[in-house]
Amino acid sequence: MNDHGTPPRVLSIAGSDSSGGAGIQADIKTITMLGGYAMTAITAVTAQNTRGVQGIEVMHPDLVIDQVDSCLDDIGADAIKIGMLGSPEIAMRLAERLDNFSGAIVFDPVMVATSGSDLADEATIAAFGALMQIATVVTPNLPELAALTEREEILPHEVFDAASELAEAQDTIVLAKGGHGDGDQVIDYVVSSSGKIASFGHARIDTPHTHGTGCTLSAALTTMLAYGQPLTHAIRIARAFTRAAIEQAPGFGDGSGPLGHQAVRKLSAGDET
Ligand code: PXL
Repeated sequence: MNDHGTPPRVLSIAGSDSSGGAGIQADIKTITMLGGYAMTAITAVTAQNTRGVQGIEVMHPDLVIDQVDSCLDDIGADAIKIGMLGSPEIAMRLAERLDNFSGAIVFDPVMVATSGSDLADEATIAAFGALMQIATVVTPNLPELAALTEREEILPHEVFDAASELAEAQDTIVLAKGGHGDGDQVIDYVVSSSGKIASFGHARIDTPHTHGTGCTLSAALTTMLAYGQPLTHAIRIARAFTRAAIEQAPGFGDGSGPLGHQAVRKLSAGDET
């Protein structure tokens, strides 16, 4: 609840994942389980399961903006999450529409699904800059951070430098997620244009079921920011929620399966590392 006794209002702008593991569906589950009020603006509809993406239809940019207007002009939002964009036109129109938004904006620069299928073409990635500039926090994984800083790959000792470079270039805060690295520790760095804010580490969970992990983390972070939590605390809770959901994965599907959002009932203080 916020000061008015109502749930924080969170708008997720993202793609639909028919299998319920990632995208809009992961966002609604996450926001709801954390006590937020979820609204959506769908950028693309994907036919998808744990094996891959079988089809994509991108929405017309007018309809994406109409969905945003419908939500913001009436109910309003305390924070906004942006995920899969679908086209450069959608990215540019959103950057323009959200330029004066007063709450936090979390931008997850989605490029590839966990199954390996592409979710953004080169032109769309080229338009990410406009959204990074209006974002409060950008949440790339290591391959995305490499692409956004024009590196072939990022070794563990290069993560901080790459994140700093991106934070400076776009004048934003970067949460660089270490989950795609190897090693038994997953380390995430939070970096602003003026330097390191924090780093978070935990033992890697050995599981193939990570479909929608990035969506879940960014939606949880957006919800905690919508509650008015300070950034590092919001990240701590978002990581704890995501880790608990990974631990509760139901094991559905033949491929990289979905998380168990529905089973995350309560985060204990011990989870918040
Ligand atoms: O996790 C990235 C992602 C974002 N958006 C949609 C997705 C996925 C991954 O599968 O399907 C719609």
